[in-house]
Amino acid sequence: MKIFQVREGGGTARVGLVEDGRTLVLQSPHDGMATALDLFAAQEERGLEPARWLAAAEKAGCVAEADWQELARGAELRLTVPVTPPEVWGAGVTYRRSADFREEGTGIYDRVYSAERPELFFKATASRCVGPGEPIGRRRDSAFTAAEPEIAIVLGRRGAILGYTLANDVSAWDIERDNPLYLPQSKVYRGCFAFGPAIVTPDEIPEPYAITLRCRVLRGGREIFAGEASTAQMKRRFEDLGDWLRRSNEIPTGTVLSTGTGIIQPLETGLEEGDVVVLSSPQLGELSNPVALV
Ligand code: DO4
Ligand code: MG
Repeated sequence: MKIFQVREGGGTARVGLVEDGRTLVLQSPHDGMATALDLFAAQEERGLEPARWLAAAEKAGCVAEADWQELARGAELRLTVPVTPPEVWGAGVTYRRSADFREEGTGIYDRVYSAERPELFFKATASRCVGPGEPIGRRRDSAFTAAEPEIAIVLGRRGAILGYTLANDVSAWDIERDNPLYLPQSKVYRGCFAFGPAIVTPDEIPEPYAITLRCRVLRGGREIFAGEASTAQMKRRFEDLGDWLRRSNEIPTGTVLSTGTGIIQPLETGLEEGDVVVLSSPQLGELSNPVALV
């Protein structure tokens, strides 16, 4: 099953599901639930099965069939963040490439790559997140901001992985390089995190360490960068990252954890206003975002 959310104009988000090739969008709340977060919370707290809930909602006339391509085009209803996340965290240097690119020689990035304890950082609140088609930000005080194409997991409060999605941990690398103590400023700002288009439930991802992720950066319609990675190259396990995040630290259900980048966008292709970043994966779909100066 794939779980997504739509919005009409500036209205509130409501949940949609793709099941057995059908795309269904909730028209009115069913059993007191209207959003992806409502569904995840009920799944965690009272063992709700989203597929059964969907069947009951359809029987009650609360859902309507939709066309995924139409939603992606965003004519009337448009896709938005697939869950409104109570918290978003990031994991860093989980791929060799990320350690190599962040510094010359060996240093803190190499150390964290080989250490038992992963790098985990607070990444965003819901207000700083964007969904499909919405602008990601390049800070005005950054001369080199890069896309960080990643796989994100959605966690239950007890650590269960509720699903996988595409994510862009957009980062002002020049600010981080100037001094690693500036990490929060390089990572957290308006439009710093894009994710979606949908949360794919674990039963549809039988091999989480064989997820392919591609990134293209388009400028004036022309491709200026393309890169690819696979979760097979990831040093850490998704469950371990979730466990580390929950050490002495309660997380609410629906917390998103972005698990690090294995695709490195070089300096000469740093993001500019009007660029479009397209992430895609055979398992997780496509996430496309224009870049805005913020
Ligand atoms: O230490 C900096 C952040 C690392 C990161 O975001 C990544 O490797 O994806
Ligand atoms: Mg990252």
